[in-house]
Amino acid sequence: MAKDIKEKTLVSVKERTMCEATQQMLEKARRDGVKLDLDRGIEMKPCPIGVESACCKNCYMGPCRLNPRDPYKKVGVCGATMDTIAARNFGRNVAAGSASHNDHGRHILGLFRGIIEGKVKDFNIEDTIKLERVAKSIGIEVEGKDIYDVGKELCDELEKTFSNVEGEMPFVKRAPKSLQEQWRKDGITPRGAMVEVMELMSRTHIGCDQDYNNLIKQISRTALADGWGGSMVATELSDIMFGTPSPTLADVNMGVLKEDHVNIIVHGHEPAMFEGMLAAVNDAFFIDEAKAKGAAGINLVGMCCSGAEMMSRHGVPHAGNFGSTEAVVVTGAVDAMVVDIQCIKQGLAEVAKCYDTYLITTNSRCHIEGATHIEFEEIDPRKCTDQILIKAIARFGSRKMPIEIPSQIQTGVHGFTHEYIEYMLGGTFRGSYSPLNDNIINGRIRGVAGVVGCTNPKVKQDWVHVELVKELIKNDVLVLQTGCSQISLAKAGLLVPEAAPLAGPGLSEVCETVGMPPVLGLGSCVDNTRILIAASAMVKAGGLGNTIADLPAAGCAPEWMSEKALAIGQYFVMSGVYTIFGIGFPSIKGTKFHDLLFDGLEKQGYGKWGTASDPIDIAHMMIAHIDKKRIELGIDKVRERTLVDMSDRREIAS
Ligand code: NFS
Repeated sequence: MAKDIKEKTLVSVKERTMCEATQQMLEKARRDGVKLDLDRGIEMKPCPIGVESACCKNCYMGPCRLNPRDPYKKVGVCGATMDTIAARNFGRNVAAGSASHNDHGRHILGLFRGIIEGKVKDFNIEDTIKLERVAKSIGIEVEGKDIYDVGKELCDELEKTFSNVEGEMPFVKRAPKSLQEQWRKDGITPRGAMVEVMELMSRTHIGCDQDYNNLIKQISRTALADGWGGSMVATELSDIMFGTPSPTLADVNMGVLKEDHVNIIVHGHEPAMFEGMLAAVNDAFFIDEAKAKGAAGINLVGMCCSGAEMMSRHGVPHAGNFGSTEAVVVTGAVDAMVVDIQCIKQGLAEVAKCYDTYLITTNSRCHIEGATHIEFEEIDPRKCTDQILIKAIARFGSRKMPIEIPSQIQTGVHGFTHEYIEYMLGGTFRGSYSPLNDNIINGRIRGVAGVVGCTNPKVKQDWVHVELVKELIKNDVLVLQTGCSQISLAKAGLLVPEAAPLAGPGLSEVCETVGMPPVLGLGSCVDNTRILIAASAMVKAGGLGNTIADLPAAGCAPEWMSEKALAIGQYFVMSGVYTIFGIGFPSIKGTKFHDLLFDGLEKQGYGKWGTASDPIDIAHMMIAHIDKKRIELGIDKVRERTLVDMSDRREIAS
């Protein structure tokens, strides 16, 4: 066991996380002499130069360290300025983030092609209506055609998302027309993800693109290749293959583990393996095997993003977000922790060893030293899933570790989509975004916020997410959520219609009328593309301007940590959204590159970046932006009346 925990360096578990279950497990880990990420995060003192992106490692003349306190005092050995270095570093982060989502999307497309071509037999097309709808959205004729023929055409068209070297990505067509034109005019319309990532890596090489104004163009194009490319392909095809979510009740937090069951956690990002596990755990043979070992059954639960997808589509329970993935193993109750790709901490291997849990990697692109690797193949999913079940059941039968499962469990409504928002507000026959726009125009809803992204052990887990969202809804801002942030709010009990009274009078009235929570969970991080489509639909519905930048809307990733988050942030900014990152941002205030991101892009007609760490400050930065947009749209007056006079509001409603 890891033993070097120094008592005096530890801070109270309450300072490390607001999640009581995670607090309990962190205490236990400390007692057991096991160090978790939550303690490693506080011990690590980040490099003060690196944290502000003031160093360059792109060649071996350095690494060159500039002075973050006096950024123009020095240049790198090659002469690179602070702005070039920060832009190149940011660009390489965005390239990695975009590559991750596109790699995910490309594999989802491969599975879809396998189904369409009849090579993959264990997965199906679940949502043919969505298949037709997506095909039509990019100009594929569907009338009178066999669904598999439409699917084949869709495959061929979407392949261009990754392989195009010229032209435009197919889903660019789904953006508001004026935004498409703006991208074309500025030369940032994404062609294909592979060429965009390749060109960005090339341009950030020593001695290539050394003007941050030019670099930002390729950075933006690569980010847009994520949001309107690979991530959107992943979401849309996953819905088509596994079913488009609709609101469903699901349990969240570590209390979903069951002492008397074989507990299997699936943690990662691609839903295929998880779907395969779901099919396998319902096999009577394995249920009998588990019972023969004394278990009451097999309990399959999720974590992180594929967990969020399975919760949204099938109501599979969710044990927690990124900040709890090591802590959950401390329960001793996890018989197998099964992972695929992305956001899987290497530290899990050590923690799993300490608690005699099987850590099983399943993807050729993600092995972990010390873990058991059982490769998942879509063409024969049971070969992998059955071996996992055999191991997990055997571990249950010979459990050695004491079990301590926190009792926390919160039931909430998950599984909203842009399609469901349209239906929910407009009804089956007149489904549209007009009722949402009307409620924004009449001021009941002040604006819309996307609160998304990771948890980061630099700060108290979940806290900024929860306090920020509470402040937003209190001020009548409807909140859309994805990723680990959605799990933070689910644990805090806000993803239920009963949370409506926490909202301001206008938003709570809408929530009560429709029966919806003030916080809508849309799924995983790739499902941020549902927000892009919803925003485009709001523009199309009319009354709120001509492009996404006109909407009274803002976004935030309060506890971001991954390169994927930076790619997401940049594609939201270049789609027109004011996007705030908590914790900090890798650039130096007052430098030209920083000013471009935080101000210049907005002057060019896009969104802009912001940063702050206090949740109330972040909320009011977002609200101020929303109010600014309301003034520009000329709808601020209605809102003022709404605030001061309840009878006026009733009049508007009638
Ligand atoms: Ni998003 Fe999902 Fe969570 Fe952050 Fe990681 S799990 S893809 S990157 S940590 S929200």
